[in-house]
Formats: sequence, C-alpha cells, structure tokens
Amino acid sequence: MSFTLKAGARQIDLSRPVCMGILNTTPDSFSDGAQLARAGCERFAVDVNLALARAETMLAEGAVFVDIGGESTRPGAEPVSVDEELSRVIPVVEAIHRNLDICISVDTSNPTVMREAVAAGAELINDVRALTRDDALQTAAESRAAICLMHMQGQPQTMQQNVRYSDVVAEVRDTLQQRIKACLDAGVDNSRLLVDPGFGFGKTVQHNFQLLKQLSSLRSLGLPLLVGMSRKSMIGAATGRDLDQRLAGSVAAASLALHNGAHVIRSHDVAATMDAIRVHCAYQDA
Ligand code: 8Y7
Repeated sequence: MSFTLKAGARQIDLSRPVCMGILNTTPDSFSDGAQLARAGCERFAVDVNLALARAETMLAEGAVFVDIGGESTRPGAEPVSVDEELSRVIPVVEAIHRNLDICISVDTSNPTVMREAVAAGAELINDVRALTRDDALQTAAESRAAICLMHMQGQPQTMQQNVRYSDVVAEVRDTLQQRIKACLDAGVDNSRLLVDPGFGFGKTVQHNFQLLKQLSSLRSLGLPLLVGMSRKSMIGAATGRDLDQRLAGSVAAASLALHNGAHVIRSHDVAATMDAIRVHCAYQDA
C-alpha cells in the first residue's frame, strides 16, 4: 500500500519508508535529552541552539520528521507539569520551524501542548496515549496536523506491571481500530493518520517480538505504520547490551520492521537507520 500523509501544509510521500529522528528535551539520559541541557542551570533547561543543531544534523542525514518530546514516558517516569512541558518543547519547535525544512512532530498527550506546538509550527501530533486525555481528540481534530495513534496497555508509571494479553497482535489491532474510528468520528480525514503498535508500552519482550514478527497484520488497518524500537529494552534483551551499545541491534530490528511493512522508523540514530532504509529499498527494487 502506498500512502501520502497530510501533515499541516505538507504532503509526505510514504511510498518509500522514511525516518523520524528523536529529539528529546527531557533530562532523561536514555533519550540523549541530558546532552541538550543548558550549561550552568540548576534545574534542567534545554539549550535551544544545541537542539536546533541536532535537528539540522538529522535533516542532513535524511530524516523527514523530527519528534520533539518534553515528557518522559519511560516506565516509571515522573509526570511533568504542563508549564514545564511547554517550556521544554515550544522554544525548540519555534527554532526548528524558523530554520529548517523538516516536518516537526510533537510527542505529547496534553491538549495545551498540542495547540501551542501546532501554533509554533508542529505538523504531526505523536500521542502515546492515542488522544485519550480530555480534549485531546477535539484539539488534534481541529488542527491540520497529522496524528500518530500509538497503542499502550496501562499508563507509563505502571505499564510494565501485570502485562496481560490473550492475543497481543489482535488486541493491539482492535484498540488501534477503535482509536481510528474515534478520529474519523471527530472529523479527521484518514489521510492525516498513522498507527503504531507501541513497542515497549505495556508489553513484555516476547510481546514486542510477536508484534514485530506479525507487523504486517496491522496493514489491514489501512494506514501507514510507524514503529519505534530504537535502543529499547527488547533490543537490550536480545543482545544483552546496555543502552549506549544498542545501535546495531536497533538497526537490525528496524530492518525487520521494514521487511514487514513499516513506513516510518522512529530512531535516535538517523544516519544508520537511513542506511537500513536504503538497503531495504534496493532489495525491494531488485
Ligand atoms: C515511541 C514513541 C516513545 C514509540 C511513538 C522511547 C514518544 C520511548 N516511544 N512514539 N515515543 N512510538 N509513536 O524509547 O514507539 O523513545 S518514548
């Protein structure tokens, strides 16, 4: 299936897979965010110029999207206030919008952050809670932004406790189908939607690999598929490696996802992921 995604003023061709670079503006070392910390500040604050430089590198390496998040959704992460999230995200969105031609994705579940980020130039709303918070669906629908609907079982604080599925692939597909319907009912055109199985969000390592193996069964949802496995614990479990040593494993997983029909690969490492995409395309074209 060949898709063109409508994202704000953009029409993004997904007939060939593309990469979404991750730019986290949280003090979380997992996500590189700590490296974007402004020097000499007691509280964590993002250095906008560093964030912009990072986005510029990702664009040069071939990223079509840059995903900016100010709330850590890692298992057990502490919630942040709306003001804190806004202060981390909005200056970075503004700077990238002013300086770079790249589709800005905002990773948030908060309708205020969605609204302000879109006003500042974001063209994709990436909500790990799939627009389930009060007012989120309405807010996203009223924008022209594209929307990524991700599957999660439970909530970030507790999602890795009591993980249960009778059929993980069927349950993920059914939940995503319901969220797609909610969007369509709210007036969102399906050309604005992407879906994502949510690797690591309320799933065991086994569930994650079952989803990867059967990714193509999510094609029946009729929407482009976004996947994010970069550096996640499923890669750690398979390779036995720490966070900073998971690049090769992450690229291998991306390659499997591409083979099984993924359209967008969300990654910390754009250059290496683009090579996997290029190899995949050469293989497809043979
Ligand atoms: C995903 C994501 C994260 C993912 C989408 C991390 C924000 C954890 N993971 N968004 N966000 N899909 N759409 O490791 O898999 O980057 S946060």
